[in-house]
Amino acid sequence: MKILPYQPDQSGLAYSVGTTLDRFIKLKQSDFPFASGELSQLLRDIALAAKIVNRETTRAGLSNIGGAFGQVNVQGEDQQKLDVIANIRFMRALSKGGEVCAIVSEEEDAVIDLQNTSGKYVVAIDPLDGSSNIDVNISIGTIFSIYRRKTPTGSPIQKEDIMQAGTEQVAAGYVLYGSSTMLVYTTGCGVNGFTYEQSLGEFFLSHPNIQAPTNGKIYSVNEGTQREWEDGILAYIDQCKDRRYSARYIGSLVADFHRNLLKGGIYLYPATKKNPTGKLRLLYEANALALIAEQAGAMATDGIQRILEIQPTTLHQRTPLLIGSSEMVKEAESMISTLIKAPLL
Ligand code: FDP
Repeated sequence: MKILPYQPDQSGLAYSVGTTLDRFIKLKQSDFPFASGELSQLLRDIALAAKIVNRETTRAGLSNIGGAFGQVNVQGEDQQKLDVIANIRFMRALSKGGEVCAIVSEEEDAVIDLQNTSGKYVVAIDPLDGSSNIDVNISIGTIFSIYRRKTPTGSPIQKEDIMQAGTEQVAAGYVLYGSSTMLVYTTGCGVNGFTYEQSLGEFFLSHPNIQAPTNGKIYSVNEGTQREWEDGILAYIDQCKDRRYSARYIGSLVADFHRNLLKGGIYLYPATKKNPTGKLRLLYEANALALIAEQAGAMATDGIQRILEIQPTTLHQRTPLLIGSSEMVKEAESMISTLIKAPLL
């Protein structure tokens, strides 16, 4: 019997398909501070749910899953059918794996206790971000944060397991359902992006070690709320215009953030009269993107302090958010702190 060592094909007849998310997670497992394989499995569970949500979103115009669900969530926002579907999909994926003990979701009033005695992780998730864009075929996303629970595994869930500052995240990421579907995540060792290959049903590494440009020429803000901004934000946006920067605002946080992360730019959702503490949620929107931003060399602040250092006190707490290229965020922050705060009109 003849035995030969494997020699990778050199003929160029078949090109390499690249590194799958699964393989990448496995290769990087030893980077995690607690390399037991559970966090790896949890990331795979999220990727599976993302594939299913991707399937649903791409069929949204064809099947009867577009439009309003007819109920209002805890935020007072009209739930879309896809919000509800995405929530169910992620809940199922996270509850079946056994790694998660509790979930905080934008679509759920309370913390969901999975009553899983072996679960070490808490997940905070916005299953479908930018849902007002679903029915018009514009990019939407999923945002997730993963924390290790503080109290012993198997004991009842406590407030301290849930109310953790963003600095405590062990991993965070987002899925962008856009012109292609991407999953971008960090475990605190840089940021990597994976593009979904529909025909193979796999995410492949497409954006290794993402580094955000330190400066940029794009600003993203809902200018319809301008009358309600504080002086510092007004001055900063005026300056962007003086410099002839481009305004780009999709109205889907994940999509706006992703573009600015790759191209250089700043996204702002400041406090307004309608949302005096900002609109975006700290636990399942701002924290995850802030960790990714910092890991890619960008910055995230509420205008006064680093997002990741805010101590949450309530589940659906909101925060102003300025996030993106470090030079731009620094400049905006310094204008906010030097200009006297005018009362919101
Ligand atoms: P949406 O309400 O459509 O879910 O998370 C909230 C969010 O979208 C972000 O994705 C988006 O950037 C922002 O709100 C848009 O808010 P405005 O419509 O007030 O600009």
